[in-house]
Amino acid sequence: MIRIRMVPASPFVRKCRIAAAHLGLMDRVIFIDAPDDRDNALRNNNPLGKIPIALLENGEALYDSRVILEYFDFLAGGGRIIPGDPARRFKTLTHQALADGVMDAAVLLGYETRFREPHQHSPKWIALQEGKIATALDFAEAAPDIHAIAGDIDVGHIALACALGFLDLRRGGGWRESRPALVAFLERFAGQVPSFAATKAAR
Ligand SMILES: N[C@@H](CCC(=O)N[C@@H](CS)C(=O)NCC(=O)O)C(=O)O
Repeated sequence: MIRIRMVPASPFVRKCRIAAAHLGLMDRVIFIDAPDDRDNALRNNNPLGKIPIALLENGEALYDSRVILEYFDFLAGGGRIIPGDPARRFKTLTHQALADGVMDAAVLLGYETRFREPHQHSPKWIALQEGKIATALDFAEAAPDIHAIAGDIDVGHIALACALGFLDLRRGGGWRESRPALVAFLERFAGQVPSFAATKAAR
């Protein structure tokens, strides 16, 4: 069994959960809670202390979410959520990187209030991260090759859905106001990928 260290609200973990279910790997993967505590031993398998971490049967640890998704794709035969054709492959991986960047900024905004005292909060730094989210979403809204689901579900779609889901969870639905194409994308994705609803975090 592959063991994945996780917390339910993490959008990076959600990518792994959706990919595992979508690829039919749930009989080979077990997801184990690793509480969000810097000293938690369950995080020791990644020197960066970040989750998700995949612990393989041979004791090897894989991180981060991009590597884990690539591993899942390999286990499922390859070319399933990461296209083999180079032109599509690198485009898809770049779409994933864009969505991961939205998640990084949203996670950092959460850490600003969790790990820093109110008098330490930096409006300039907060605006910088919020600007990254807005710019990336505007870019995705205007790019049909990012938000259209023409063929198979790929890692770009999975990451974008997880990024938007995390914004809904932690930052409200404000992103939806001026981005009808992304709203439509998320509805289509949820309709086609049942594990999206099944992995929705309560808080
Ligand atoms: N690039 C990493 C990002 C993972 C990440 O930031 N995970 C967060 C939880 S959502 C974490 O473990 N943060 C703990 C920390 O930064 O110390 C990935 O794709 O897996």
